Amino acid sequence: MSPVMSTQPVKFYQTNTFTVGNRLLAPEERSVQADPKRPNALNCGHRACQGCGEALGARYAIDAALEATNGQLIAANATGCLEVFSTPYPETSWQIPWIHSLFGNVPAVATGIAAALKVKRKDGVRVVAQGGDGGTTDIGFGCLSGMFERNDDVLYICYDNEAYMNTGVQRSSATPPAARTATTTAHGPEPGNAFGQGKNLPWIAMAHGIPYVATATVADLRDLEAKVRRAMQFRGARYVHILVPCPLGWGSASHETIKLARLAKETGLFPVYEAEYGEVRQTLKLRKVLPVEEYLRPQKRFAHLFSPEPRRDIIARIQAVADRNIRRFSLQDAGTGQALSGSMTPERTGE
Ligand SMILES: Cc1ncc(C[n+]2csc(CCOP(=O)(O)OP(=O)(O)O)c2C)c(N)n1
Ligand code: SF4
Repeated sequence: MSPVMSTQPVKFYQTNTFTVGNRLLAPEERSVQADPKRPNALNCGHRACQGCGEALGARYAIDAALEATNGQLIAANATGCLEVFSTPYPETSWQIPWIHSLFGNVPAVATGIAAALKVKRKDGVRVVAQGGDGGTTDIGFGCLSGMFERNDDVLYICYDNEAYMNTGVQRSSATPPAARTATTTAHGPEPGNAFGQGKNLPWIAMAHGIPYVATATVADLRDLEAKVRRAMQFRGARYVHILVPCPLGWGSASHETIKLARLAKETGLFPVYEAEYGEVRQTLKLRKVLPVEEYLRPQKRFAHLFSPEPRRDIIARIQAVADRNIRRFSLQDAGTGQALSGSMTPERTGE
């Protein structure tokens, strides 16, 4: 196994930038994207919206997986924005072997590819499956659980933009409470998505005891790369869950994608951690905890919490979700995540 790259953020004092600052690091610590010979797995010319977090996350994740496998990678893709914007037949932006599955069966298709490679003794070729949160937490959930349970040799990457974006922003099991979608409208005494529902997929993946589970955001791209690299060091089922803001569905400015991903982490609403064989090993600590209002306010999907009357009661309930994440994941402490216990319940959507 190659050395484990640190996932703690690096502060680039001289430049405060991601790429230039990489030159201050040892070569093995530099980001994949800092390398002029990076693979560019998801090439220019695709049709994602301006500021699409999913396009950014996929580019970084797959380039990191390609680097980790010396280019020996096959990707399967569920139906969803990533597939639609990257591959309007007969064109594609993918520079790797890539297959489009059905919406709900990408874990099974990837498992089949991995099985075929095993039969052919092509151990060096690795498989990635990828899909949105709808494909992952809802329609593909049974297939995915089977893939975890059998410990198939596949890295599954979920690009979580918290709704079914490709078909016009419908609620998924990853949509946060109070968020407005086409199917959770901002009307009535409890506007937006209900509290206390939904699925926390990283936790569910951990409960299967698979070798590696991690969460990441497009705000910490070096951390994201490190987690994909780490995932490729294991054999068996692995799961990486990336928060990818969607300007169209979230009603946010396209230039605020990175900022919103950072705020999701820094408010505690999206804990960033990694786990091995069901145990949390490392969490990204919060330098300064911010109130959830800073994250909610720039997004039109939460506009009904601020106008015409501020809904302090609902904001307080969302703050309680963040506070509990911070407490239970020890996001402010210096240690690792050992405060977690098996009795933990999902924190993103519950109360
Ligand atoms: C069985 C089936 N039902 C519905 C659809 C229509 N459909 C295509 S993509 C999509 C939404 C995808 O949402 P998600 O997985 O969250 O990915 P995103 O587009 O948000 O990245 C839906 C409902 C389909 N292709 N197949
Ligand atoms: S709708 Fe959202 S996820 Fe889809 S391409 Fe646009 S920004 Fe990306």
